[in-house]
Amino acid sequence: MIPELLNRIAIQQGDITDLTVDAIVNAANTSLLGGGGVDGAIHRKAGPELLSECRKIGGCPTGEARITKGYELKAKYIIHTVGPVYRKSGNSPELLQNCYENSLRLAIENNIKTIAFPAISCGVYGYPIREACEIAVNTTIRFLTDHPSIKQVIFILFSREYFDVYTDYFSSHSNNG
Ligand code: AR6
Repeated sequence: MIPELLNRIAIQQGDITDLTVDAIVNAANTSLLGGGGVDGAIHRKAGPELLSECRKIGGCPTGEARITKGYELKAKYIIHTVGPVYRKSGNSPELLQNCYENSLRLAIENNIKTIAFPAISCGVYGYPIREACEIAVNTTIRFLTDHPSIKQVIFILFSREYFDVYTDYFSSHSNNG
């Protein structure tokens, strides 16, 4: 992989709600009205005004993305995307890919230069981490190649285990050109 691309992708372990970036991505559900996991953490930290804005949006289909303000977060925006509930056969990979693509597209439309993703669908929605990681990294690399305006994409993983999966995949991928 070309070094310029490598510099635009970072992998971190931690809590996405702590990040100072233009936008963080929320792994939401189709109602956009909050839930558990990273969605719950984002709503708690952003404060109640987030829920009011989400109510006005009126939901989001799986694979699509919607943007709101970040409110009490350090991030200026939240991009809410809805990952697929994992099924072994079916269109889960396409839908998960759409989540990354549509979130990045929305970022460009809103002049967002730095954006952080959690492991969409890898909690309650049951997506296997290694398969999801490949989709996240490959889709993002393809997108960044064509869109120079995004300066930094951070993949932030809550657990050490998931962080290691991303780090291993990313380093093997970048060594293979
Ligand atoms: N920062 C970064 N990653 C986090 C954080 C955090 N603060 N909290 C959890 N994770 P999940 P899903 C990780 O379940 O599978 C919600 O109820 C977590 O360890 O949040 O897409 C929604 O409302 C896991 O690796 O999202 C939906 O109903 C990853 O984030 C449903 O869950 C995603 O786990 C969406 O399920």
